[in-house]
Amino acid sequence: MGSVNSRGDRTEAQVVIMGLDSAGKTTLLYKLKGFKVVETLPTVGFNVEPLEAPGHLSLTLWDVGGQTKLRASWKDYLEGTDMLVYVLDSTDEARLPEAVAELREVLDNPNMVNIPFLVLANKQEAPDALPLPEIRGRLGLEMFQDRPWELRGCSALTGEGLQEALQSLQNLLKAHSPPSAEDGRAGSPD
Ligand code: G3D
Repeated sequence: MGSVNSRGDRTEAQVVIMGLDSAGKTTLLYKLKGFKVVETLPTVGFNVEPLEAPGHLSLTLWDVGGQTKLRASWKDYLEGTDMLVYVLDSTDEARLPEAVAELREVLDNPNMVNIPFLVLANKQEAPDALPLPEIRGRLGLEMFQDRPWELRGCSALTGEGLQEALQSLQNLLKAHSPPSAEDGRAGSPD
């Protein structure tokens, strides 16, 4: 099981980015590189991107790839995950049910119990993008009461909504962060 590590005022977290092919994951990563990326390690099937985000957040983003043949390997990347970012193509109404089904499968994985998640409804700047309330309704995520999650609209192309998305990510990680050892000691009788 992963854990959110705090060093001083810095939070380090394993964040997996997933979504169907063409959802905009790679574009999102490139846009986030406007912040500071330490290193890029492209490999077959996935990219690993260490990312220094504003607000003293060190993230490792795993862009796992969304092509059908790669989806079977998603579960291999989930152990040790602190947070899932799931990217949706807001303009791809036809594949929304497929995207939602895949998301549910990921959330049902035993490694994902209680792991918070952020759904990014990407491509919101496009004229034919489904509006956020409609996407919220179609996701049916209200049933995931067992963990914190958020839905945010964004455009990886223009960068719109990405600051807010990072803020959500931070909030969700904080909610997931276990009490520190010091907190534990403070509460325990000696
Ligand atoms: P993926 O990594 O999830 O497979 P990509 O997706 O990042 O490769 O993006 C797939 C296509 O969607 C790309 O277009 C990319 O430019 C486009 N895209 C990504 N984000 C946005 C967005 O926010 N708005 C719009 N309008 N398009 C976006 P191409 O034409 O290169 O296939």
